[in-house]
Amino acid sequence: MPLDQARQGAASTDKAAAPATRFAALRQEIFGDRLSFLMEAHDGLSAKIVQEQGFRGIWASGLTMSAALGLRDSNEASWTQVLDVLEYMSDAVSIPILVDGDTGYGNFNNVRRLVRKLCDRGIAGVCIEDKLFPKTNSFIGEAQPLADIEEFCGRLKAGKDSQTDDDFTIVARVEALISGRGMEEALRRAEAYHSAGADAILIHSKKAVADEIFTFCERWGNRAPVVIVPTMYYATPTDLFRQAGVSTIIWANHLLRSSISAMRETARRIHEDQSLAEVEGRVATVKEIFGLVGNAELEEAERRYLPGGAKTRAIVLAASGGDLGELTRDAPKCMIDIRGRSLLQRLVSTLNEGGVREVAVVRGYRKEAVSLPGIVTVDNDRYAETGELYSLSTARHLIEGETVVAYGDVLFRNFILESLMGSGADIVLAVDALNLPGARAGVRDLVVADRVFSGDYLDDAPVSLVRMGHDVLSEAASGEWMGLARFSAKGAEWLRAEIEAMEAEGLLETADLPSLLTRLAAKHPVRVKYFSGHWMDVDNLTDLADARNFT
Ligand code: SPV
Ligand code: MG
Repeated sequence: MPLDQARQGAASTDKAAAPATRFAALRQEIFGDRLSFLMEAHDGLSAKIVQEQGFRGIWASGLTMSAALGLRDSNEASWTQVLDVLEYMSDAVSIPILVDGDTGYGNFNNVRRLVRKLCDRGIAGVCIEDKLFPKTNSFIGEAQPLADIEEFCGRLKAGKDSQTDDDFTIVARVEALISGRGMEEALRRAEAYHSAGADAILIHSKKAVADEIFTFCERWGNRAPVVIVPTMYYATPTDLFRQAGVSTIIWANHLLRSSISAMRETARRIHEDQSLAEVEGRVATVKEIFGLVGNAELEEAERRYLPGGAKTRAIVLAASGGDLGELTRDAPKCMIDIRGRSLLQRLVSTLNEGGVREVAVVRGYRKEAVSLPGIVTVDNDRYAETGELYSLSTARHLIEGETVVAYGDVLFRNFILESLMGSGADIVLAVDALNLPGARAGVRDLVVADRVFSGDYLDDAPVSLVRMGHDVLSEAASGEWMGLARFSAKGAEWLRAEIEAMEAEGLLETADLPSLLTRLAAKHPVRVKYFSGHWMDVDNLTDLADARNFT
C-alpha cells in the first residue's frame, strides 16, 4: 500500500514489533504508516510528562530549551549547553527524541560533531534548517536569508556520514515558504535535501491556514516523509493532515507555554496574597513531584544497596482469635507455642532474616497477649465484627515503601520470602502449586492465575493473578495463596488506593484479602510465584501438630 493511502487508515503499525532502540523507534514513527505526533519538551521533567501522557516521541525544541534557560532562540545557548539539556531529557525517558538542531551550529564540520555527540547520548534524530548560524526564530521578521542549497546539502551529507547508529534520522527543514521564496523554491530545496540523504523533510509555514502545506504535500507526493509544525495553522483539523499523507506532526512549544501561564498565575497569587492558602490544591502536590522523578525506585534501591537503608515493613494480620479450643482461650492463635517459640515469633524471625526490618502486627482478640520485642502493634478493636480488610486498614498508615503483608498464622521457609523480595514485580504473591502430587487438603485461598505451574526448571515466564477467593473451585485453581505478599513502593501505593476505594464502596468491614487482591489484579499486574510446599498455615489441631514438626 502506498504511504499516503496507508496513513489514512487505522494505526496499522500498532501491531509492529517493538523497536529495539530509540533510534529505530523514531524511525518507526517517521516512516510508519500512521500519522505520528512529537510533543515538545525542554527539560527532564517536561520530557517525563510527555512520556507519561502517552506520546511516543519528543520534540526537543530549540525555542523552548533556550527559553527555559532564560535565553533567546538565537543560538545564545552553546550547542554543548543544548547537549547537556538533551542528556537530562534522554536520561529521563525511554521514548525517542528528535532534537531541533537549528542550523547545525555552523557548517558541515559542526554538523559532523553534533551528530556524533547526539548518537553518543542516544538522541534518535536531529532536524536541521536551511538557514545561517546564528539562527533567528522563524516567526521573527520577514525574508530571513536562507543557506545556499549546495552548502546546506553538504551539511546534510556530513551529518549522514557521521551517524554512528544506522537508524539515526536527519530531518531537513525547508524555510523557503517562511522566508517568502515560494512553493517552487520549497520543492526544489526539498528535492535537493532528499537527494543529499535527508531522511525526511520538515516543511515549515507561518500562515494561519494550511493551504501551503497541502499544496506542498500534493506536489511532493511522499518521496520522503513530511513533518509539519502547525503552531500557526493550529485550527486545521488533524484529520486533514492525515489525509494529506503527513508523516509526523510536531506540537512545538505548548508545554513551555502552558507552564508560563501556570507559573505566572501562581506567582501572581502568592505575591498578592502573601499566602499559599489559595494556591494549595490548585498546584501539583509535592508527592506528584516525587512520583514523576521516581522516588519509589530509589527507596527500593536503598533497601538493596544501602546498609541501614529504607525499611521494608511487614504487616502481619493476627486480629482474629482462631478456634483451637483451650489453646486459644487466653491468647490468639499466633501466640501458640511451637516448640518453645510462638508462631508469631517464628514468623517474625523469618521476616527479619529475609530483610524485613520492621514488623507491625495487627492484633485484636486477647490483644494484651500479643507482644514481642521488636514489633510494632496496631489494634483492631472491632476484630469480632470485622474482617481481614478492616484489620489491614487499621495499619494503612504503615503501608508506605516496600511492604510485605502476611497472615499471622503462617510459617514458611526463608527461601520463599527471599524469592518474593528478589522479584522485580510491584505486587507478588507466594502461591503453592496445588497441582503437584502431595498437595495438602483443607486449602484456604484458592488462586486462578493466567498460567499454571509448569514445573519446568527453565520456565521463568511471568505468571499473573486472575482472581482469588474461597469460591474458586479446586478444579479451576492454579494454586493456593500462602497468605504472603510483597508490594514494592509503587505496589504499596496501589494497595493503599484500593483500600480507600473499597472503603468508599462500603466494603471495608466485610471484605477479605483475596477480594482485595482480585481487585488489584484487575487494575495492575499482580504476579504469582509458584512454590511447592515448604509452608503451612495453622487452622486446626492437626495443623498445629504439623507445625510442631515444621522447624
Ligand atoms: C522550535 O520549536 O524551536 C522550532 C519550531 O524550531 S518553530 O518555533 O515553529 O520554528
Ligand atoms: Mg527551533
